[in-house]
Amino acid sequence: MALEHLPANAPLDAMTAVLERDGAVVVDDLLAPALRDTLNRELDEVVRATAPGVRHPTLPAMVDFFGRDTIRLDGLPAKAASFAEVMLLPRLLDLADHFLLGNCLDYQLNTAQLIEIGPGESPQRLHRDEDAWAYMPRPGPELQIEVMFALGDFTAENGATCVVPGSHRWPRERQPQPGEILPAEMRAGSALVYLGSTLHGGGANTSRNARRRGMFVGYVVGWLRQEENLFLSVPLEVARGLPERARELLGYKAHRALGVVDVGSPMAMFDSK
Ligand SMILES: O=C(O)CCC(=O)C(=O)O
Ligand SMILES: [Fe+2]
Repeated sequence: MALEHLPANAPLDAMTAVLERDGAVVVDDLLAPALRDTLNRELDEVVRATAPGVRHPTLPAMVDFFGRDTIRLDGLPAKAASFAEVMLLPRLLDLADHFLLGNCLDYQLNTAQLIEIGPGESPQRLHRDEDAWAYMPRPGPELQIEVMFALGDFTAENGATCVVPGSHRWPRERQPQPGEILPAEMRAGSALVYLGSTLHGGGANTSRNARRRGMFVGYVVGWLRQEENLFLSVPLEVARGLPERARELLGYKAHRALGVVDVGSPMAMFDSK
């Protein structure tokens, strides 16, 4: 089994077919070089100012899970002006429509993170992202779709995400054999797209001095709690300046009776000055 690559202009059906079969696909050159460069420029300063490691772990296990030599920043809509363009990339929204709209009225942004794995980092435990909602009986409806963008080249040596193709259909107790775990090697601008049920984890960075810069963007059904508290990490005044669809995806769109303000749509908050 190999990790399949498709070009960014491949038909949507081709991408959904590989995702349904393998639980993962690499989309080559999904980010235009100019957008990739702008993101890197916008993020360089904040990355330089951030120490590796998790600052306020919610559980002791998160210290290793998030990595001791890994710089992780969330709330990217407030940290990089060009991030709104990423979260609204038509192909990402088409994929989220395909996998999630059968299970919700609308979905929301779940994660908007930069993950820069530094030299010496050990491999992240293989996991399924949907286990964030551990009380949910599984298997069940698709809850999320995830995208790991390479903002620089991803290599097996610098910590490319490791993926287990096909594992989205495995019984939970099945453990992968070493040959079933594949590094998502890809050039800067490409993206690994995977389902919440697919086993994966950040790779070890065995290089001497290469930093693996990834950007982790995910969407989740609108009736689950988002992993990131985007209401706090993206101040209301920043959200006000974003496109309407971006504000909806941040969580300002109610899902029926969920997430209301004044027992109505939080989007109304943007009408008042
Ligand atoms: O950094 C990576 O390649 C993967 C990170 C990841 O899977 C996670 O934090 O859930
Ligand atoms: Fe993950």
